[in-house]
Amino acid sequence: MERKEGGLVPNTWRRAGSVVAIIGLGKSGVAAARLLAREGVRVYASDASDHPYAGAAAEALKSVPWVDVEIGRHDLAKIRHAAGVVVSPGVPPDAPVLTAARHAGVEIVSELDLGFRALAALQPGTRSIAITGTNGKTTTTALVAHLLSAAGLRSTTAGNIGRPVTDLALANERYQWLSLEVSSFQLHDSPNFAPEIGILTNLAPDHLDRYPSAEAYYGDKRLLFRNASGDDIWVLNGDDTLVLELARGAAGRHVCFSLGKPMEAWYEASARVLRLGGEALLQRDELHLLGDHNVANALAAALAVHEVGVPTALIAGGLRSFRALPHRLEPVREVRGVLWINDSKATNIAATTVAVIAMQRPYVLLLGGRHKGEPYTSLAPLLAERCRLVIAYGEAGPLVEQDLKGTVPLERGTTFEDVMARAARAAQPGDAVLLSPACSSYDMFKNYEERGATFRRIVEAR
Ligand code: UMA
Repeated sequence: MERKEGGLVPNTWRRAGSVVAIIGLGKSGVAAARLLAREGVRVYASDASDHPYAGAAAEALKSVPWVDVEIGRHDLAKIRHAAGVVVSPGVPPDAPVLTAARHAGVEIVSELDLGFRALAALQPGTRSIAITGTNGKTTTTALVAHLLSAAGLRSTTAGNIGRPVTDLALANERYQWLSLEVSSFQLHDSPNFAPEIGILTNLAPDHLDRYPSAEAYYGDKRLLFRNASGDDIWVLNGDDTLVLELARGAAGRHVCFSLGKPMEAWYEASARVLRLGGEALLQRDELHLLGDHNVANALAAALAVHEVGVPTALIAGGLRSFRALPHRLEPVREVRGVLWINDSKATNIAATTVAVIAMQRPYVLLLGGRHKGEPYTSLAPLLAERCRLVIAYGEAGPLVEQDLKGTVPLERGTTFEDVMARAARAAQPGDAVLLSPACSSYDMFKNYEERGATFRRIVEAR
Protein backbone atom coordinates (compact mmCIF):
# COMPACT_ATOMS: atom_id res chain seq x y z
CA MET A 1 0.00 0.00 0.00
CA GLU A 2 1.25 3.43 -0.83
CA ARG A 3 0.51 6.68 0.91
CA LYS A 4 1.57 10.25 0.54
CA GLU A 5 2.54 11.03 4.10
CA GLY A 6 4.26 8.89 6.79
CA GLY A 7 2.81 7.79 10.14
CA LEU A 8 -0.35 6.03 11.14
CA VAL A 9 -1.93 9.41 11.98
CA PRO A 10 -0.55 12.95 11.54
CA ASN A 11 2.00 13.79 14.25
CA THR A 12 0.04 16.88 15.29
CA TRP A 13 -2.83 14.63 16.37
CA ARG A 14 -0.62 13.00 19.01
CA ARG A 15 0.59 16.24 20.61
CA ALA A 16 -0.28 16.83 24.27
CA GLY A 17 -3.57 18.69 24.47
CA SER A 18 -4.62 17.78 20.91
CA VAL A 19 -8.14 16.50 20.33
CA VAL A 20 -9.41 15.10 17.02
CA ALA A 21 -13.10 15.60 16.20
CA ILE A 22 -15.08 12.78 14.63
CA ILE A 23 -18.25 13.87 12.87
CA GLY A 24 -21.03 11.31 12.58
CA LEU A 25 -21.40 8.19 14.69
CA GLY A 26 -22.57 5.58 12.24
CA LYS A 27 -20.35 2.56 11.58
CA SER A 28 -17.57 4.75 10.18
CA GLY A 29 -17.40 7.22 13.08
CA VAL A 30 -17.52 4.48 15.72
CA ALA A 31 -14.67 2.52 14.08
CA ALA A 32 -12.60 5.69 13.54
CA ALA A 33 -13.03 6.66 17.20
CA ARG A 34 -11.91 3.23 18.34
CA LEU A 35 -8.86 3.29 16.09
CA LEU A 36 -7.75 6.73 17.22
CA ALA A 37 -8.31 5.87 20.90
CA ARG A 38 -6.21 2.74 20.47
CA GLU A 39 -3.44 4.91 19.06
CA GLY A 40 -3.60 7.20 22.09
CA VAL A 41 -5.22 10.10 20.25
CA ARG A 42 -7.82 12.06 22.22
CA VAL A 43 -11.18 12.14 20.47
CA TYR A 44 -14.31 14.28 20.56
CA ALA A 45 -16.91 12.20 18.69
CA SER A 46 -20.32 13.72 18.01
CA ASP A 47 -23.48 13.03 16.03
CA ALA A 48 -26.18 15.61 15.30
CA SER A 49 -28.95 13.02 15.63
CA ASP A 50 -30.39 11.83 18.93
CA HIS A 51 -30.50 8.39 17.33
CA PRO A 52 -27.32 7.85 15.31
CA TYR A 53 -27.28 4.84 12.96
CA ALA A 54 -24.95 2.89 15.22
CA GLY A 55 -26.89 3.87 18.38
CA ALA A 56 -25.71 1.08 20.69
CA ALA A 57 -22.14 1.16 19.41
CA ALA A 58 -22.01 4.93 19.85
CA GLU A 59 -23.29 4.49 23.43
CA ALA A 60 -20.61 1.87 24.06
CA LEU A 61 -17.93 4.36 22.99
CA LYS A 62 -18.69 6.35 26.15
CA SER A 63 -16.76 3.79 28.17
CA VAL A 64 -13.70 3.90 25.87
CA PRO A 65 -10.82 5.87 27.42
CA TRP A 66 -9.71 8.94 25.41
CA VAL A 67 -13.12 9.30 23.77
CA ASP A 68 -15.57 12.09 24.65
CA VAL A 69 -18.95 11.23 23.06
CA GLU A 70 -21.78 13.68 22.39
CA ILE A 71 -25.05 12.59 20.81
CA GLY A 72 -27.73 15.03 19.63
CA ARG A 73 -25.44 17.96 18.70
CA HIS A 74 -22.00 19.03 17.55
CA ASP A 75 -20.09 21.38 19.87
CA LEU A 76 -18.73 23.80 17.29
CA ALA A 77 -16.30 25.40 19.76
CA LYS A 78 -14.62 22.04 20.36
CA ILE A 79 -14.57 21.29 16.64
CA ARG A 80 -13.04 24.68 15.75
CA HIS A 81 -10.19 23.96 18.18
CA ALA A 82 -9.61 20.38 17.04
CA ALA A 83 -6.25 19.22 15.63
CA GLY A 84 -8.16 17.57 12.78
CA VAL A 85 -11.61 16.36 11.77
CA VAL A 86 -12.52 12.84 10.61
CA VAL A 87 -15.78 12.89 8.69
CA SER A 88 -18.24 10.05 8.03
CA PRO A 89 -19.31 9.59 4.40
CA GLY A 90 -22.95 10.40 5.13
CA VAL A 91 -22.16 13.95 6.31
CA PRO A 92 -22.43 16.34 3.34
CA PRO A 93 -19.45 18.67 2.74
CA ASP A 94 -21.71 21.73 3.15
CA ALA A 95 -23.02 20.60 6.58
CA PRO A 96 -22.69 23.58 8.97
CA VAL A 97 -20.38 21.59 11.23
CA LEU A 98 -17.86 21.06 8.40
CA THR A 99 -18.18 24.67 7.25
CA ALA A 100 -17.31 25.74 10.79
CA ALA A 101 -14.24 23.47 10.83
CA ARG A 102 -13.10 24.69 7.41
CA HIS A 103 -13.46 28.36 8.40
CA ALA A 104 -11.37 27.69 11.49
CA GLY A 105 -8.65 26.15 9.27
CA VAL A 106 -9.04 22.63 10.67
CA GLU A 107 -8.04 19.89 8.21
CA ILE A 108 -10.91 17.53 7.35
CA VAL A 109 -10.15 13.94 6.29
CA SER A 110 -12.51 11.12 5.48
CA GLU A 111 -12.83 7.94 7.49
CA LEU A 112 -11.58 6.13 4.36
CA ASP A 113 -8.43 8.25 4.32
CA LEU A 114 -7.75 7.58 8.00
CA GLY A 115 -8.28 3.83 7.53
CA PHE A 116 -6.19 3.58 4.37
CA ARG A 117 -3.34 5.53 5.92
CA ALA A 118 -3.44 3.38 9.07
CA LEU A 119 -3.46 0.16 7.03
CA ALA A 120 -0.53 1.39 4.96
CA ALA A 121 1.43 1.91 8.18
CA LEU A 122 0.30 -1.34 9.85
CA GLN A 123 0.35 -3.66 6.82
CA PRO A 124 2.66 -2.14 4.21
CA GLY A 125 2.64 -5.36 2.15
CA THR A 126 -1.13 -5.39 1.66
CA ARG A 127 -2.27 -4.19 -1.74
CA SER A 128 -5.64 -2.92 -2.76
CA ILE A 129 -8.11 -2.89 -5.60
CA ALA A 130 -10.55 0.02 -5.32
CA ILE A 131 -13.92 -0.18 -7.02
CA THR A 132 -16.06 2.85 -7.74
CA GLY A 133 -18.73 3.92 -10.23
CA THR A 134 -22.43 4.66 -10.02
CA ASN A 135 -23.79 1.12 -10.18
CA GLY A 136 -22.45 -2.38 -9.86
CA LYS A 137 -19.67 -1.48 -7.48
CA THR A 138 -20.81 -3.63 -4.57
CA THR A 139 -21.26 -6.74 -6.71
CA THR A 140 -17.92 -6.07 -8.42
CA THR A 141 -16.22 -5.58 -5.04
CA ALA A 142 -17.61 -8.90 -3.79
CA LEU A 143 -16.66 -10.59 -7.07
CA VAL A 144 -13.06 -9.34 -6.86
CA ALA A 145 -12.62 -10.69 -3.33
CA HIS A 146 -14.34 -13.95 -4.29
CA LEU A 147 -12.08 -14.45 -7.34
CA LEU A 148 -8.94 -13.67 -5.32
CA SER A 149 -9.97 -16.07 -2.56
CA ALA A 150 -10.89 -18.76 -5.09
CA ALA A 151 -7.33 -18.44 -6.41
CA GLY A 152 -5.94 -19.01 -2.91
CA LEU A 153 -5.02 -15.39 -2.14
CA ARG A 154 -5.94 -13.99 1.29
CA SER A 155 -8.39 -11.18 0.62
CA THR A 156 -11.44 -9.43 2.01
CA THR A 157 -13.86 -6.61 1.23
CA ALA A 158 -14.26 -3.27 3.00
CA GLY A 159 -15.48 0.29 2.43
CA ASN A 160 -18.91 1.27 1.16
CA ILE A 161 -19.86 -2.43 0.91
CA GLY A 162 -20.36 -2.32 4.67
CA ARG A 163 -17.20 -2.67 6.75
CA PRO A 164 -15.42 0.63 7.40
CA VAL A 165 -11.76 0.59 6.38
CA THR A 166 -10.81 1.87 9.86
CA ASP A 167 -12.44 -1.26 11.28
CA LEU A 168 -10.12 -3.36 9.13
CA ALA A 169 -7.19 -1.36 10.43
CA LEU A 170 -8.34 -2.07 13.99
CA ALA A 171 -8.53 -5.82 13.48
CA ASN A 172 -5.52 -8.02 13.71
CA GLU A 173 -6.17 -9.65 10.33
CA ARG A 174 -3.65 -10.01 7.55
CA TYR A 175 -4.51 -9.94 3.85
CA GLN A 176 -2.56 -9.98 0.61
CA TRP A 177 -5.23 -8.04 -1.25
CA LEU A 178 -8.13 -5.82 -0.22
CA SER A 179 -11.17 -5.25 -2.39
CA LEU A 180 -12.38 -1.78 -1.40
CA GLU A 181 -15.69 -0.33 -2.52
CA VAL A 182 -15.34 3.45 -2.47
CA SER A 183 -18.22 5.88 -2.89
CA SER A 184 -17.90 9.44 -4.16
CA PHE A 185 -18.61 10.55 -0.57
CA GLN A 186 -15.61 8.58 0.65
CA LEU A 187 -13.26 9.80 -2.09
CA HIS A 188 -13.90 13.40 -1.03
CA ASP A 189 -11.30 14.54 1.55
CA SER A 190 -9.10 11.45 0.96
CA PRO A 191 -5.65 12.86 0.10
CA ASN A 192 -3.77 9.65 1.01
CA PHE A 193 -5.92 7.15 -0.85
CA ALA A 194 -3.77 5.36 -3.44
CA PRO A 195 -4.92 1.88 -4.55
CA GLU A 196 -2.67 -0.19 -6.83
CA ILE A 197 -5.62 -1.13 -9.09
CA GLY A 198 -8.82 0.85 -9.62
CA ILE A 199 -12.06 -0.19 -11.33
CA LEU A 200 -14.54 2.39 -12.64
CA THR A 201 -17.73 0.45 -13.41
CA ASN A 202 -19.89 3.17 -15.04
CA LEU A 203 -21.12 6.72 -14.49
CA ALA A 204 -24.64 8.16 -14.45
CA PRO A 205 -26.26 10.99 -12.48
CA ASP A 206 -26.78 10.07 -8.81
CA HIS A 207 -26.94 11.68 -5.37
CA LEU A 208 -28.39 14.88 -6.81
CA ASP A 209 -29.80 15.50 -3.33
CA ARG A 210 -26.22 16.02 -2.15
CA TYR A 211 -24.38 17.39 -5.20
CA PRO A 212 -25.35 20.59 -7.01
CA SER A 213 -24.82 18.85 -10.40
CA ALA A 214 -23.87 15.52 -11.95
CA GLU A 215 -20.51 17.12 -12.86
CA ALA A 216 -19.79 17.81 -9.17
CA TYR A 217 -20.56 14.15 -8.41
CA TYR A 218 -18.26 12.98 -11.24
CA GLY A 219 -15.62 15.36 -9.86
CA ASP A 220 -15.54 13.36 -6.63
CA LYS A 221 -15.34 10.11 -8.62
CA ARG A 222 -12.31 11.52 -10.43
CA LEU A 223 -10.52 11.62 -7.07
CA LEU A 224 -9.94 7.87 -7.56
CA PHE A 225 -7.01 8.97 -9.75
CA ARG A 226 -5.73 11.71 -7.46
CA ASN A 227 -2.52 9.82 -6.51
CA ALA A 228 -2.19 7.83 -9.76
CA SER A 229 1.34 6.69 -10.56
CA GLY A 230 2.94 4.90 -13.51
CA ASP A 231 2.68 1.45 -11.82
CA ASP A 232 -1.08 1.66 -11.30
CA ILE A 233 -3.68 -0.17 -13.35
CA TRP A 234 -7.09 1.32 -14.18
CA VAL A 235 -9.84 -1.06 -15.26
CA LEU A 236 -12.35 1.00 -17.22
CA ASN A 237 -15.75 0.50 -18.81
CA GLY A 238 -14.89 0.78 -22.49
CA ASP A 239 -18.58 1.27 -23.40
CA ASP A 240 -18.96 4.36 -21.20
CA THR A 241 -17.62 7.59 -22.68
CA LEU A 242 -17.99 9.41 -19.35
CA VAL A 243 -15.75 6.82 -17.69
CA LEU A 244 -13.11 7.05 -20.41
CA GLU A 245 -13.24 10.84 -20.28
CA LEU A 246 -12.88 10.89 -16.49
CA ALA A 247 -9.83 8.60 -16.58
CA ARG A 248 -8.14 10.39 -19.47
CA GLY A 249 -4.63 11.45 -18.56
CA ALA A 250 -4.44 9.43 -15.30
CA ALA A 251 -0.93 7.98 -14.91
CA GLY A 252 -0.74 4.17 -15.15
CA ARG A 253 -1.96 1.48 -17.52
CA HIS A 254 -5.57 1.65 -18.74
CA VAL A 255 -7.35 -1.63 -19.59
CA CYS A 256 -10.98 -1.89 -20.71
CA PHE A 257 -13.98 -4.20 -20.60
CA SER A 258 -16.94 -4.09 -22.97
CA LEU A 259 -20.30 -5.74 -23.56
CA GLY A 260 -19.82 -5.86 -27.32
CA LYS A 261 -16.47 -4.64 -28.56
CA PRO A 262 -13.31 -6.73 -28.56
CA MET A 263 -11.22 -5.33 -25.67
CA GLU A 264 -8.99 -6.76 -22.91
CA ALA A 265 -12.14 -8.35 -21.46
CA TRP A 266 -15.40 -8.49 -23.43
CA TYR A 267 -18.66 -10.28 -24.02
CA GLU A 268 -19.22 -11.87 -27.40
CA ALA A 269 -23.01 -11.87 -27.32
CA SER A 270 -23.52 -13.90 -30.52
CA ALA A 271 -21.55 -16.82 -29.01
CA ARG A 272 -22.77 -16.07 -25.43
CA VAL A 273 -19.18 -16.20 -24.21
CA LEU A 274 -17.13 -13.97 -21.90
CA ARG A 275 -13.58 -13.41 -23.18
CA LEU A 276 -10.46 -12.37 -21.31
CA GLY A 277 -7.08 -11.52 -22.85
CA GLY A 278 -8.10 -13.08 -26.17
CA GLU A 279 -9.19 -16.40 -24.59
CA ALA A 280 -12.68 -17.76 -23.94
CA LEU A 281 -13.27 -17.35 -20.19
CA LEU A 282 -16.80 -18.58 -19.52
CA GLN A 283 -20.14 -19.36 -21.13
CA ARG A 284 -22.85 -16.81 -20.19
CA ASP A 285 -25.03 -19.55 -18.66
CA GLU A 286 -22.24 -20.48 -16.24
CA LEU A 287 -22.51 -17.05 -14.60
CA HIS A 288 -25.42 -17.26 -12.14
CA LEU A 289 -26.35 -13.57 -12.19
CA LEU A 290 -29.31 -11.85 -13.87
CA GLY A 291 -28.75 -9.17 -16.51
CA ASP A 292 -26.05 -7.99 -18.88
CA HIS A 293 -24.91 -5.38 -16.36
CA ASN A 294 -23.72 -8.31 -14.23
CA VAL A 295 -21.76 -9.64 -17.20
CA ALA A 296 -20.02 -6.24 -17.24
CA ASN A 297 -19.35 -6.51 -13.48
CA ALA A 298 -17.91 -10.01 -13.96
CA LEU A 299 -15.67 -8.81 -16.81
CA ALA A 300 -14.41 -5.87 -14.71
CA ALA A 301 -13.59 -8.11 -11.74
CA ALA A 302 -12.02 -10.77 -13.96
CA LEU A 303 -9.82 -8.19 -15.66
CA ALA A 304 -8.62 -6.69 -12.37
CA VAL A 305 -7.80 -10.12 -10.93
CA HIS A 306 -6.09 -11.11 -14.18
CA GLU A 307 -3.85 -8.05 -13.74
CA VAL A 308 -2.94 -9.40 -10.27
CA GLY A 309 -1.63 -12.49 -12.06
CA VAL A 310 -4.43 -15.02 -11.41
CA PRO A 311 -4.67 -17.57 -14.28
CA THR A 312 -7.80 -17.58 -16.45
CA ALA A 313 -8.91 -21.08 -15.38
CA LEU A 314 -9.00 -20.05 -11.71
CA ILE A 315 -10.91 -16.87 -12.57
CA ALA A 316 -13.46 -18.94 -14.51
CA GLY A 317 -13.89 -21.31 -11.54
CA GLY A 318 -14.47 -18.33 -9.23
CA LEU A 319 -17.08 -16.83 -11.55
CA ARG A 320 -18.95 -20.14 -11.69
CA SER A 321 -19.27 -20.35 -7.92
CA PHE A 322 -20.37 -16.73 -7.32
CA ARG A 323 -24.01 -15.99 -6.37
CA ALA A 324 -26.05 -12.72 -6.32
CA LEU A 325 -25.61 -10.53 -3.24
CA PRO A 326 -28.61 -9.76 -1.04
CA HIS A 327 -30.71 -6.79 -2.27
CA ARG A 328 -29.12 -6.73 -5.74
CA LEU A 329 -31.46 -8.38 -8.23
CA GLU A 330 -31.64 -11.20 -5.74
CA PRO A 331 -34.20 -13.89 -6.62
CA VAL A 332 -35.83 -14.43 -3.22
CA ARG A 333 -38.45 -17.09 -3.92
CA GLU A 334 -40.92 -18.34 -6.47
CA VAL A 335 -44.45 -18.53 -5.00
CA ARG A 336 -47.23 -20.05 -7.13
CA GLY A 337 -45.32 -19.31 -10.33
CA VAL A 338 -44.40 -15.72 -9.36
CA LEU A 339 -40.71 -14.94 -8.87
CA TRP A 340 -40.13 -12.27 -6.20
CA ILE A 341 -36.90 -10.32 -6.83
CA ASN A 342 -35.29 -8.06 -4.23
CA ASP A 343 -33.36 -5.19 -5.81
CA SER A 344 -33.71 -2.83 -2.85
CA LYS A 345 -30.16 -1.54 -3.46
CA ALA A 346 -31.40 0.16 -6.64
CA THR A 347 -31.66 3.66 -5.20
CA ASN A 348 -31.39 5.63 -8.45
CA ILE A 349 -32.89 5.63 -11.93
CA ALA A 350 -29.80 4.11 -13.55
CA ALA A 351 -29.91 1.06 -11.25
CA THR A 352 -33.63 0.53 -11.81
CA THR A 353 -33.12 0.90 -15.56
CA VAL A 354 -30.56 -1.90 -15.45
CA ALA A 355 -32.92 -4.14 -13.46
CA VAL A 356 -35.85 -3.52 -15.77
CA ILE A 357 -33.72 -4.33 -18.83
CA ALA A 358 -32.66 -7.60 -17.16
CA MET A 359 -36.30 -8.79 -16.80
CA GLN A 360 -37.10 -11.74 -19.05
CA ARG A 361 -40.74 -12.16 -17.88
CA PRO A 362 -43.72 -9.83 -17.39
CA TYR A 363 -43.37 -8.08 -14.03
CA VAL A 364 -44.93 -5.83 -11.41
CA LEU A 365 -42.56 -3.03 -10.43
CA LEU A 366 -42.47 -1.51 -6.92
CA LEU A 367 -41.22 2.03 -7.39
CA GLY A 368 -40.89 4.70 -4.71
CA GLY A 369 -39.38 5.82 -1.42
CA ARG A 370 -37.56 9.12 -0.84
CA HIS A 371 -37.12 11.06 -4.07
CA LYS A 372 -33.49 11.75 -4.98
CA GLY A 373 -33.92 14.42 -7.63
CA GLU A 374 -34.10 12.65 -10.99
CA PRO A 375 -37.35 12.41 -13.01
CA TYR A 376 -38.87 8.95 -13.63
CA THR A 377 -39.88 9.70 -17.22
CA SER A 378 -36.85 7.94 -18.73
CA LEU A 379 -38.23 4.61 -17.44
CA ALA A 380 -41.47 4.89 -19.45
CA PRO A 381 -40.27 3.42 -22.81
CA LEU A 382 -38.57 0.51 -21.03
CA LEU A 383 -41.64 -0.29 -18.95
CA ALA A 384 -43.84 -0.37 -22.03
CA GLU A 385 -42.21 -3.67 -23.01
CA ARG A 386 -42.98 -6.12 -20.17
CA CYS A 387 -44.20 -4.18 -17.12
CA ARG A 388 -47.71 -5.32 -16.10
CA LEU A 389 -48.15 -2.72 -13.36
CA VAL A 390 -46.18 -0.06 -11.48
CA ILE A 391 -47.03 0.35 -7.81
CA ALA A 392 -45.90 3.85 -6.79
CA TYR A 393 -45.42 4.40 -3.08
CA GLY A 394 -43.68 6.40 -0.37
CA GLU A 395 -42.81 10.11 -0.46
CA ALA A 396 -41.97 9.84 -4.16
CA GLY A 397 -45.36 8.21 -4.97
CA PRO A 398 -47.04 11.39 -6.35
CA LEU A 399 -43.98 12.26 -8.47
CA VAL A 400 -43.74 8.71 -9.87
CA GLU A 401 -47.43 8.85 -10.74
CA GLN A 402 -47.08 12.29 -12.35
CA ASP A 403 -44.09 11.15 -14.47
CA LEU A 404 -45.43 7.74 -15.59
CA LYS A 405 -49.22 8.11 -15.65
CA GLY A 406 -50.69 7.19 -19.02
CA THR A 407 -47.56 5.36 -20.18
CA VAL A 408 -47.97 2.22 -18.05
CA PRO A 409 -50.72 0.81 -15.76
CA LEU A 410 -50.09 2.38 -12.36
CA GLU A 411 -51.53 2.13 -8.84
CA ARG A 412 -50.67 4.05 -5.70
CA GLY A 413 -49.74 2.02 -2.62
CA THR A 414 -49.76 3.20 0.99
CA THR A 415 -47.83 1.13 3.55
CA PHE A 416 -45.15 -1.33 2.38
CA GLU A 417 -47.51 -4.19 3.38
CA ASP A 418 -50.20 -2.67 1.18
CA VAL A 419 -47.71 -2.39 -1.71
CA MET A 420 -46.81 -6.07 -1.35
CA ALA A 421 -50.46 -7.15 -1.17
CA ARG A 422 -51.25 -5.17 -4.33
CA ALA A 423 -48.29 -6.82 -6.09
CA ALA A 424 -49.48 -10.30 -5.07
CA ARG A 425 -52.97 -9.56 -6.44
CA ALA A 426 -51.68 -8.23 -9.78
CA ALA A 427 -48.94 -10.77 -10.58
CA GLN A 428 -49.91 -13.84 -12.62
CA PRO A 429 -48.14 -17.22 -12.78
CA GLY A 430 -45.02 -16.76 -14.95
CA ASP A 431 -44.55 -13.14 -13.79
CA ALA A 432 -41.99 -11.54 -11.51
CA VAL A 433 -42.49 -8.94 -8.79
CA LEU A 434 -39.51 -6.62 -8.82
CA LEU A 435 -38.65 -4.32 -5.92
CA SER A 436 -36.30 -1.90 -7.68
CA PRO A 437 -37.39 1.40 -6.16
CA ALA A 438 -35.10 4.03 -7.82
CA CYS A 439 -35.33 5.95 -4.53
CA SER A 440 -33.65 5.90 -1.16
CA SER A 441 -35.49 4.11 1.64
CA TYR A 442 -35.26 6.72 4.38
CA ASP A 443 -38.92 7.77 4.29
CA MET A 444 -40.06 4.33 5.54
CA PHE A 445 -36.98 2.37 6.58
CA LYS A 446 -33.64 2.77 8.34
CA ASN A 447 -31.78 1.88 5.14
CA TYR A 448 -32.08 -0.15 1.93
CA GLU A 449 -31.10 -3.33 3.78
CA GLU A 450 -34.09 -3.01 6.10
CA ARG A 451 -36.34 -2.38 3.07
CA GLY A 452 -35.00 -5.51 1.34
CA ALA A 453 -35.26 -7.59 4.51
CA THR A 454 -38.91 -6.49 4.92
CA PHE A 455 -39.60 -7.53 1.32
CA ARG A 456 -38.01 -10.92 2.00
CA ARG A 457 -39.90 -11.42 5.26
CA ILE A 458 -43.26 -10.73 3.61
CA VAL A 459 -42.42 -12.99 0.63
CA GLU A 460 -41.33 -15.82 2.90
CA ALA A 461 -44.57 -15.58 4.87
CA ARG A 462 -46.67 -16.03 1.70
N1 UMA B 1 -24.60 13.28 10.82
C1 UMA B 1 -24.09 14.21 11.69
N2 UMA B 1 -24.02 15.51 11.31
C2 UMA B 1 -24.44 15.93 10.07
C3 UMA B 1 -24.95 14.97 9.16
C4 UMA B 1 -25.01 13.64 9.57
O1 UMA B 1 -23.71 13.89 12.82
O2 UMA B 1 -24.34 17.13 9.80
C5 UMA B 1 -24.64 11.90 11.28
C6 UMA B 1 -25.94 11.16 11.05
O3 UMA B 1 -26.86 11.43 12.08
C7 UMA B 1 -25.47 9.71 11.03
C8 UMA B 1 -24.01 9.82 10.62
O4 UMA B 1 -23.68 11.19 10.58
O5 UMA B 1 -25.61 9.09 12.32
C9 UMA B 1 -23.79 9.39 9.17
O6 UMA B 1 -23.14 8.27 9.13
P1 UMA B 1 -23.00 7.55 7.71
O7 UMA B 1 -24.22 7.80 6.89
O8 UMA B 1 -21.72 7.92 7.11
O9 UMA B 1 -23.15 6.06 8.19
P2 UMA B 1 -22.13 4.85 8.34
O10 UMA B 1 -22.86 3.86 9.17
O11 UMA B 1 -20.81 5.30 8.79
O12 UMA B 1 -22.11 4.29 6.83
C10 UMA B 1 -21.15 4.73 5.91
C11 UMA B 1 -21.76 4.65 4.51
N3 UMA B 1 -22.96 5.50 4.47
C12 UMA B 1 -23.11 6.46 3.53
O13 UMA B 1 -22.28 6.71 2.70
C13 UMA B 1 -24.40 7.25 3.55
C14 UMA B 1 -22.13 3.21 4.19
O14 UMA B 1 -22.58 3.16 2.84
C15 UMA B 1 -20.90 2.34 4.32
O15 UMA B 1 -21.28 0.98 4.13
C16 UMA B 1 -20.27 2.50 5.70
O16 UMA B 1 -19.99 3.89 5.94
C17 UMA B 1 -18.95 1.73 5.84
O17 UMA B 1 -17.96 2.25 4.98
C18 UMA B 1 -24.01 3.00 2.67
C19 UMA B 1 -24.51 3.88 1.54
O18 UMA B 1 -25.71 4.08 1.44
C20 UMA B 1 -24.31 1.56 2.29
N4 UMA B 1 -23.65 4.41 0.68
C21 UMA B 1 -24.04 5.24 -0.46
C22 UMA B 1 -24.45 4.37 -1.62
O19 UMA B 1 -24.00 3.22 -1.73
O20 UMA B 1 -25.20 4.90 -2.48
C23 UMA B 1 -22.87 6.12 -0.89
